[in-house]
Amino acid sequence: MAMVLHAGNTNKNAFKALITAEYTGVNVELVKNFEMGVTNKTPEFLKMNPIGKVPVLETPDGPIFESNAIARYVARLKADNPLLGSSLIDSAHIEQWIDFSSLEIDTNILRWFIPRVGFAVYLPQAEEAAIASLKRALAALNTHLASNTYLVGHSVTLADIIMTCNLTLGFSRILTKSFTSEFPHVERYFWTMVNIPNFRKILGEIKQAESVPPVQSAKKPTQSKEPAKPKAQAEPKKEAAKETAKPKVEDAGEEEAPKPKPKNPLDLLPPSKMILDEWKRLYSNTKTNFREVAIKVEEDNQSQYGVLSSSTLQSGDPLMDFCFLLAKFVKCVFALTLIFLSLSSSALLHLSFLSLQKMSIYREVKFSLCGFWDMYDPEGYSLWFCDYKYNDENTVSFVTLNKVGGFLQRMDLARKYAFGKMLVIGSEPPFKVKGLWLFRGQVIPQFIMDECYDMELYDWKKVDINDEAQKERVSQMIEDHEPFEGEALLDAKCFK
Ligand SMILES: N[C@@H](CCC(=O)N[C@@H](CS)C(=O)NCC(=O)O)C(=O)O
Repeated sequence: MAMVLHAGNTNKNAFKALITAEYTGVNVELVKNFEMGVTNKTPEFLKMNPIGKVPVLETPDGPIFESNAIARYVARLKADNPLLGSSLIDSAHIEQWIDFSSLEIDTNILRWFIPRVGFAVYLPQAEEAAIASLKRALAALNTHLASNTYLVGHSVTLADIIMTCNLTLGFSRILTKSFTSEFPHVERYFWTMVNIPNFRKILGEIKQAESVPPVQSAKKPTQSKEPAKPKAQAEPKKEAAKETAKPKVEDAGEEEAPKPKPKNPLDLLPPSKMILDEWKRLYSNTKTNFREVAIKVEEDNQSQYGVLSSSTLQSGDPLMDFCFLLAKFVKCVFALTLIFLSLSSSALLHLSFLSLQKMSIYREVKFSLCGFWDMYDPEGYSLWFCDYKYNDENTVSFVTLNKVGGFLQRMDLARKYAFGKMLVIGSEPPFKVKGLWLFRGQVIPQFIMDECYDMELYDWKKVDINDEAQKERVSQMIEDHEPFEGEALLDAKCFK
């Protein structure tokens, strides 16, 4: 039978127990219709937790309050639960990071956040002290994570669950990218953790705060509240108001009048002959024979993309060249036949419709002749190899795959301007992550560098397409060539 957890469904302290339950295989359910400030002030609730705070877990042996204690209880329901470590020293380190997470990270995030959103008095010096303490703690955490995937050992423990839940509140409400970028290993750790299925199931999709909430209490200092006093019956309405006010607090973040969105500088570049969507469509429609269908050697300069270098007009293999010409001939005959048919059967059709139809057939035929190297416009686009800097951390296959998956999700903002392939290489750990990216323009777009923290986790090298070996590597990455650089592929992901 499920144990009931009393808390609202966005409470990060309740998530600690829910994620632990996923790992432990026990059934914990959030209570239905919980109303913050009402449900937790009733006499029945106060019997479970005399200060009326959530979460509280109802167990067959009685209630438990304090979220870390609840999570420990859930973990201990399974004998030898790996979440709790397998040696005395590991258990001690798990406890160490749980306390660190609660006292150094969570406390300081809350000391910064709570006054800003009007639930406590805002004092600039107190805020400064909280931020300084938080930075000190995050710097220590960052150093630890520079050489550790998890807080303790080589798999998720209760310390990771509690740390991630605490960071979740920070990342989603107040720790903006410009703040967290000082701590790249913490960033990598956080985004990796929240994308692990047992976490993601409970936390959902996390979006990083775009701005620090503006100070609410500055507007109406009298509104600031003392930390909750146990005036159980008198408080409910105010508490309920606090809960419902939360989204408004976020809205209040946009204090200035909305400005028109500035144009992306990439839209101001001279037009390119390469139509990224056409390449993406060709890639998506190619199911087999990538090399022949979607990549190809460059053809001839009749290509509508017209960016050919004469040195590679032929494959060098007489048989290939003959096949190539034959295929072209067949396609041309096919095109002419279609045009002829459409002409002869269209006596009754309007002339403009006819010419449109001819154009589209022509385009289709031309399009089918083109592969990546025909389409590629080295003036309008650039190609980049990337190499993950911390491959020795890639010791667990699904964590590595999640890491790459998370990167591609965060690249969403670049969809109009980029195409990418990410290969996870090796048949056993540590896995290597290498990629190929096509970006609009000659440099990696600045907005991608600014917005997607993963970019810093890779070494980037511009592809020199005059170097045949590099060009071949590009082709191999597009087609998921296996073996790749002598190794098997664990996975290949595409961003399109
Ligand atoms: N240390 C406690 C903190 C609990 C806590 O502060 N709960 C907040 C919601 S996250 C609460 O119930 N506030 C209501 C109140 O202060 O009356 C834990 O980890 O469980």
